[in-house]
Amino acid sequence: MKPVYVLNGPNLNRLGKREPHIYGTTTLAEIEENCRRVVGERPLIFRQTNSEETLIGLVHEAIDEGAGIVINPAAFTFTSLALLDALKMFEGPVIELHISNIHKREQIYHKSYVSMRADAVIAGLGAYGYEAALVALLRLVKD
Ligand code: CA2
Repeated sequence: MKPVYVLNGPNLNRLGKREPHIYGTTTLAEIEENCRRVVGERPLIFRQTNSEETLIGLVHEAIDEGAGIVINPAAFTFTSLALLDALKMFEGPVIELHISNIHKREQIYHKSYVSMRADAVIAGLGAYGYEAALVALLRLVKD
């Protein structure tokens, strides 16, 4: 069984420590635990990076080895054509995930490049969004 990837962009390693009114109090380690519970036997690669280069490298790894991707690209959502190009090379399902409802926020958070490739977008469900995204991804993956 191929692994599914949950990829997290910049600053998400600080979850649970700042701006709880926007991002909640759940830490990324707790989110990872919840994700592992959801996938059961399916291997899960769960990663966070503050580097665009590393994030793209992880998408490349998923292109070679992964069955599906859940990605919270954080600020790279709104800036990175390189990330969009990498995701376009991935043949399986891609779900874009945001903890907050980006459309309820300032204008700069409204235009996602990643949405141009994502098969589905989940935003505003808080930390639970990761679990919801993985449940949906597991229904979409083929191998
Ligand atoms: O809501 C999300 O998941 C976001 O992808 C988070 C990004 C933001 O740029 C997007 O608009 C929406 C920012 C993550 C900042 O990370 C923090 C972590 C802990 C405390 C404060 C910020």
